[in-house]
Amino acid sequence: VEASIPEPLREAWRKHSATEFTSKDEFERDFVRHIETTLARSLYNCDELAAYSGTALAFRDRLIIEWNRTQQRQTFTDQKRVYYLSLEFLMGRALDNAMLNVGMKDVARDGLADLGFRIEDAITQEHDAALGNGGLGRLAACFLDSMATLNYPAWGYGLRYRYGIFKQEIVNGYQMEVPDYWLDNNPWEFPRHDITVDIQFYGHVTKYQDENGKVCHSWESGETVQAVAYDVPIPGYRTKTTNNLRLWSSKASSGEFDFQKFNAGDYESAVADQQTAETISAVLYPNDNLERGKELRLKQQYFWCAASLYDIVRRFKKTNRAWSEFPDQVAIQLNDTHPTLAIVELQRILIDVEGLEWDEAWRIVIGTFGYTNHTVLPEALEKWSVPLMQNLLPRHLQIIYDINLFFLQSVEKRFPNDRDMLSRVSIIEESHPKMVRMAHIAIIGSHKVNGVAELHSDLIKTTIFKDFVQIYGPDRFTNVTNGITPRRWLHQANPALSALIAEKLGGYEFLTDLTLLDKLETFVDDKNFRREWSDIKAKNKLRLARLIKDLTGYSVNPNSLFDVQVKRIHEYKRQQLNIFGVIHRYLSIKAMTPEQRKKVVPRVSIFGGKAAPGYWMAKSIIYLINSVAAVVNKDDDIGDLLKVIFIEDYNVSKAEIICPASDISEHISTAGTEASGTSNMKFVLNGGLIIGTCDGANIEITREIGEQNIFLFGNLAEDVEDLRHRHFYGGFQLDPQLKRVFETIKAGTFGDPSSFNSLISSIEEHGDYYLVSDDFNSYIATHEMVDKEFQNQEEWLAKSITSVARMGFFSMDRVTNEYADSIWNVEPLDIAD
Ligand code: 8GP
Repeated sequence: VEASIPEPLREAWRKHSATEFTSKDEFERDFVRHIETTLARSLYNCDELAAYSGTALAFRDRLIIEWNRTQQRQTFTDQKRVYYLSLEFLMGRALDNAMLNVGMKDVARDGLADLGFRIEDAITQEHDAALGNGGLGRLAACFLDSMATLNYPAWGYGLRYRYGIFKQEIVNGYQMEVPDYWLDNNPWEFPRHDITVDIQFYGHVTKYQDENGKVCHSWESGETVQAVAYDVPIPGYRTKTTNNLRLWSSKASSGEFDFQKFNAGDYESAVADQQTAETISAVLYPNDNLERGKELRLKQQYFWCAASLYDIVRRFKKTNRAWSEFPDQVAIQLNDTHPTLAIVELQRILIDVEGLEWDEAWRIVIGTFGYTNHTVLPEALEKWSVPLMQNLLPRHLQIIYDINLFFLQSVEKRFPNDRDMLSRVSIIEESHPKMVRMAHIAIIGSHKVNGVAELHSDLIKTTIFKDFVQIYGPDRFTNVTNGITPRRWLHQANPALSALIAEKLGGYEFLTDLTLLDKLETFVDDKNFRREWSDIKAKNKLRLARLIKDLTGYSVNPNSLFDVQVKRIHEYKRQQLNIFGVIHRYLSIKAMTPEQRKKVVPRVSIFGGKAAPGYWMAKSIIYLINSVAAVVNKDDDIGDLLKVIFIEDYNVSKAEIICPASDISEHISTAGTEASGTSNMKFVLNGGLIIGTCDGANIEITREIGEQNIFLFGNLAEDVEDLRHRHFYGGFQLDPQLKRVFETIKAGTFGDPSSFNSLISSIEEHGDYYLVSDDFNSYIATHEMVDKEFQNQEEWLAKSITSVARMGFFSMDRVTNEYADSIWNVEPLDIAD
């Protein structure tokens, strides 16, 4: 029964309905009220953290009022909604974003000043919401921003991890992991203790016949865990739409906190059950581009998929439509294969619970789902062992077998006698133990599969998913090149540049139509404009230099060329290539005469990024960077000519300081390995040039900005297989300059060389899988070009401005509209209308 207020009483209700603050005075009123009543503080003990909370709560009120309106309106209009299922949402801070999106930052700044606070100090009190690892999680966050901004009726569904990605501390050069308890003082979530779903695990399946003799299945007597909804409001930029991100938290099912045990004095085991249940949403798995097949991870996946689907189905059922209309009302996007069980779960609900026939149910499922692939790295493709799945989700395994049976039958008909094809495309890998290939379920159960950049989408069609292209034809496969939200990554991160652009373009419309940036090109030759442009870069570099000083104690000269590589540490991303290049540079400078040194462009090589805790090689790369830094930065003979910096605990809020401050940034993955990359876009949008390989979105960035504005190097994707093959059959020749670098490391220049053995031997002796040696020469030569071109500052500025002007394509809004048109088939709904 809906709890609705009867019509005659609604007048009183409406009279007192909450309203947003609209002036500085009202902001101050709301701020003080929250400090005094919500936080139980006063003007005698309001510190900066309280000022942050008070501000956040005042803005949260606004968002919730708009959230309520949005939800009512969307429900009332009853049109198709999008559900974005992602195990990761790398949101970063929310307050600054909320202030800019609702357009009240100046009001808050003035109000806070009246009350004795600086807005910057309040903003930086906020803890990052770091419920993600890297690109995939940040993409999900950019999606939420764009979907709200473009007024799409859209929900995100994820897990409310108690611990997000670990905090990285560097101790004696090594990465240490510290838990990230981020929920203290988090005002952005609304617990919905009334919105709960009981989720089943384990148990067994019974077959029975219903009254009409139809064979049915029921999944019984497992363990149940309760999912509790926590809602996070997602404001769009300058729109009335405030969408919802629903995160599920696990707790012991209502019946499960065993009162009998408790009563009988068995407190320990009563509490243990509780803790087991809470473990499910306790922690984010800290791997990027790697899967490890742990049972708890599978539990997380099912828990989240089942809760989300229950919620989605419940919402659909309120509309009293026929099931066949489900795909007209619901689009579900799978962010990688992590939510693939949602496909199986929907099929289960439709056939076991709602009593639909298999074929009808399956048509609905396919019509509903879309799947985005984010990687071709084999070690990242998810597989679950059949025995594990049998034990945890017995009914789902049966359904997976049935999906596979019908699928293989249809393949067999089209490709008779091709047993190899059948075993290649089967959902079940015939290994020991047998494995369930999640990507295969995702492809078979979706109407669209997309990659995230052109090269990547081509690669999935010609390599890992080649057979499926033959089976389904090319139409099921498509490309949607990634993008970034210009609100956070330009306006919020680089307010000065955003303001300068707005001044030239006559307003901030470019923030919602990024293609308008192209008008900037008319100012490329304007001397004053160039000065202002370069002053802003200089200030941003100063801001980063201060952060570096705070974090590392090193002073860097802000007039140096800032060379940045920040992203997860991974062999395929090749931070090792970068640091070997730095060592090469160090050796070259050391060998120079004083005269020669005068011509050297001073450089700061800046690194940042986390290694997965169990990824030994990535951890050695961090250790090498820090070891090189320790030697180079103390070498007075070198001085400012070279500095090496490792910024610890790289995260979204640090990225907001780092991206606007680069002269050059590095996107140097082995060709064919980086699906897209998105920080490449962030750096260019902030006026930095990039050095990169022909990989991922670098290729499209080049197409957009022009090849004269980017430093490309290295082997092409089409040659990689051949090179790898040759390495293994006697054709490996270590690059002579890299050899010199290795000799220096082995001589102990950067400390005990044994720490770097495996790093070096992976190249020298074990086939150099990532082609570090093959690309070294071209990498070094390209950096020399960078130095040369940096000396011509006017040319450099022209490149910087031209590049920014041509970045319109990489707006997340373009991306979101492409998904909406070609995958979801949803229309925006403007709440203001
Ligand atoms: C990342 C890709 O590595 C990156 O190139 C891309 O820009 C980003 O996704 C967004 O599309 N992929 C992953 O983070 C990834 O595949 N992680 C999951 C396998 C765990």
